Amino acid sequence: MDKRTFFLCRNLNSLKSGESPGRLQHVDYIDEPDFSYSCFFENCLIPNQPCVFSRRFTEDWNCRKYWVTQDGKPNFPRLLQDFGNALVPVADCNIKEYNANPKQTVPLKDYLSYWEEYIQNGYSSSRGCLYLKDWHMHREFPGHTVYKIPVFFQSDWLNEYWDSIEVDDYRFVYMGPKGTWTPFHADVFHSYSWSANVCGRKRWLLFPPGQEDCLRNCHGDLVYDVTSLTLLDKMKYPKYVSNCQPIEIIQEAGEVIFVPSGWHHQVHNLVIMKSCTGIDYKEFYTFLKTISKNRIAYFNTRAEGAALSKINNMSTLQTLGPHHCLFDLQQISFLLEGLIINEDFKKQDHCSFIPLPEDLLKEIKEVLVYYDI
Ligand SMILES: O=C(O)CCC(=O)C(=O)O
Ligand SMILES: [Fe+2]
Repeated sequence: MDKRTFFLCRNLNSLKSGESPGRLQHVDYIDEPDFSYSCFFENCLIPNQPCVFSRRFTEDWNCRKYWVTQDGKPNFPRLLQDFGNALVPVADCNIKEYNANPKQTVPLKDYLSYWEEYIQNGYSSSRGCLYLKDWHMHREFPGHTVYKIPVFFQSDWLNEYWDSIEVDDYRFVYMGPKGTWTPFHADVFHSYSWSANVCGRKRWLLFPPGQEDCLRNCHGDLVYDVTSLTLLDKMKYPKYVSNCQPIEIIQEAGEVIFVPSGWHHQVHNLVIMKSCTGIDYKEFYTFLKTISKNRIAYFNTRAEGAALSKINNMSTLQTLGPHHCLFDLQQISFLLEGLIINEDFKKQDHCSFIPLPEDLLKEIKEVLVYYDI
């Protein structure tokens, strides 16, 4: 990796800051509970920049208490008990109809049994990949106070208007298994929106206003799936350029994302880490430690002029070169920063982590500072 690529890409796909070539993008992660509305207004709402609020902001929400089990899975019995007979809209993510998915209405209890079967069947079903979406739970069950609107989102002209004429609202609940997703779109009237993730993980792909024009086909229609290789077909997507890349945000359970006005987005539901990768927090930490220690050793041996080949993996690192190793170390430092403040990670017994995550982060940062990163 050369220096130019390094500086262009070092912040790509990271939650701390995102930089897509030719345009600087920054995603703030807000962890301090005393973060004020004025700060949000000045730094996110008016500049029209996305941000993510940590799970501290949703700590006291009833949905987190009642809808999620101790081991971080959806609490099916509770949902069944409270809403089993409710009729809910369900979309089939496997079928494309214009630029959306066909919907049906089913009782929630049927949807939950489909979901359980879908998991048992190795994440597949002859009924398709069904996603419960756009359910007006709040409107239909006003007695269930499952969340509190954060102060940042209390100014909400659309819902204020719809509430006054008692016709509609834009408050929705989404739920579905791994693999369910929402195709590329911007929100209604290009309004800004917010979305809290109660359980599991979500992957958001966001494009700043205007960038969606690269993602239109020769008829001017938006691409359905921004991850599709069809974009590379110059005949179909003449305006697509390879540096038209999204800002990617992985939203963990309890976190709230702010999607600013006119930002197009696509959303994928992932799965809780352990079942997704077969890796738990301790193993994930050990994995990051191994990768970072190899790169630190690479720099140390280079500095000492010692024979690189003596160290495991060194020829690969030599091929990738110092900028790639710095890139890797910087990405690991972002990951470690996120891991250290993650509430589930904090619950782990850190005494068994050698070195302590904070010390590993410090060591990595020393290398980055030494190379002026
Ligand atoms: O969570 C999803 O699948 C889509 C959410 C979305 O597009 C939104 O909240 O604006
Ligand atoms: Fe949306």
